[in-house]
This record gives sequence, structure tokens and C-alpha cells, in this order.
Amino acid sequence: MFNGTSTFVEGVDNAFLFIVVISLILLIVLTFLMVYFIFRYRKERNPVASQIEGNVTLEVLWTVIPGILVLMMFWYGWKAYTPMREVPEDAMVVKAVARMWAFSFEYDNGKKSDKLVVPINKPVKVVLEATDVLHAFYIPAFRVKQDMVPGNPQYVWFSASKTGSYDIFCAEYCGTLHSAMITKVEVLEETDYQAWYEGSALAGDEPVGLKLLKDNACISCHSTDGSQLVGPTFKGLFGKTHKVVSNGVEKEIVADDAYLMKSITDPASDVVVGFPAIMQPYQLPDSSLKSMVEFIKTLK
Ligand SMILES: [Cu+2]
Repeated sequence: MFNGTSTFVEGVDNAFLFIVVISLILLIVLTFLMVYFIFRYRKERNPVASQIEGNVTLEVLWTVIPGILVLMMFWYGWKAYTPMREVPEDAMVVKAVARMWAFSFEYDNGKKSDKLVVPINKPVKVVLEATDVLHAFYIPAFRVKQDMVPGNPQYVWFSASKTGSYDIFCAEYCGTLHSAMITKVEVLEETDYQAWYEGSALAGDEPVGLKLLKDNACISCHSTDGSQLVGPTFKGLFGKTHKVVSNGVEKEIVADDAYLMKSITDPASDVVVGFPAIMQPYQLPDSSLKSMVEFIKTLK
């Protein structure tokens, strides 16, 4: 019946369908009885209300039957949930980092990506870390969802059963651009995955600096085309004079190499006037910082 995109689909959908069907039956039967009784026992036909002492058979029935139904819901839910917490030994591990307002993924060879790329039919454990506020990692197609709490790493695992591209959402309101905190999980054939994993970059000839800005989710707050997001746009930023607040004092600063690098590693030190001081500091190698700044310079 189920054409699952992950091994959890059948269990979760069974539990969901069971609860929906029981709820529908109850809704229809109870609504019908309620309307029927209104007519059948109206005052016109029954001027004197009869006094009922109790009915043991009925009371037992309406306790035992719902009790069994609720236990069956629990059983379906339990059967779907327990496999989600038991990660297979051979699972590969990917780290997912959530920050306002993007996900980024880190592989054990140091590779970083703004998409989660995984091989088909392979258990993948995703270790979840939030750096700033509450987020939630949600892949609807795989029936996988987990809150991400700063300082309290969590995990999900899944095994994708179909190649393709599926949505990843943040499912916990996390601020202004929460609704834009969207990325994809790409499920590839094993050989394609290996090629991606070992390759230094995807086939495209993206500049290194741009790739770094994407992988570190910079561009979810800083546009490259001049449009206004949460932070200043990168376009035309380099070489211009900006008003900033440093230690509560307003001053003017020229956006040179040193200023841009400092703004990545210590963003709170000089905050451009008119923007909220919400950016988290990034720890990146000097070579990465240089590449990012070199790319920003090209955005005239
Ligand atoms: Cu979020």
C-alpha cells in the first residue's frame, strides 16, 4: 500500500491512518446519535423525564471499548516510534548545524554543504546542533522530525528508499526568516554519492568564496544582489564607508579586508547602524575567510 521514501513511512502512516479512521467513525456515529436523540426524546413526545439509575452493561462497554481503541493507537505509535530511536550500527554520520536562518551539513571528511546529500538504502544518522535558538529538523517525506536545542545535541536517523530531492524544513518558529529556513535532502545512487563525497565541489564552477558563503549559510541573511535581508547586502559592500556601532559608540569604518574578516569572526564588535546585532561568530580557517572576502570584493 505504501510507496515509502524512507523505512519509517509505513509505520508512521499506519498510526496516522488508524487514528484518523477511528476519529471519523466516532465523529459520524456520535453526531448521528446526538441528532437522532434530539428528535426521538424531545419534550413533546416525552413530557416527563425518566430517571435512570445506571446500566452496568453500558458503562462497562463504553469504558472497555475506548480503552482498547486507545491502547491500539498506542501500539501503532510505539511500533512506528521505537525504530526511530534505534540507530543501526553501520549508519554513516552527518552533522547538521542550525542557525538563524539556515541549515548546514558537515561530513566526516570535512566536507560542508548547504544541502543534505545521502546515498540510497543506507542508514544515515544526522547529529543535530542548534547554535543560537530553538529550531527543528523536519523531513516530511521521510516522516522524520526532531527539535534542535542549543547546548543539547539530538539526533535523527533514516534510510532513504528512493532517489530524489525532498524538502527539509525548520519546524520551530525561530525568528524573522523562519519561513525561509528551507533546504533539501538529495538522495543519490551509491556511486553518484561517492563521487559527490570525494569531489571538492559539485560539477559547477562556483567560485570557492561563494560556495563557502552558501555552505556557512551567510547568504540566508546577506544577499549578493543588493536586496535587503536581515543583514547588510554583500553587493557593493567592499571599499565603502559604513556607519557602525562599536561598544555603544557610533563611528565610521571603511569595509576593507580586515573589517570584513573581523565581521565574520567577531560580528558583535562593529555592527552596521540600522541592523540588529544578532549574528553569531564563525570560526573558520584564515584561508576560508580570505576566499569569502575575495568573492565579496567581486560583488560591485
Ligand atoms: Cu529555525
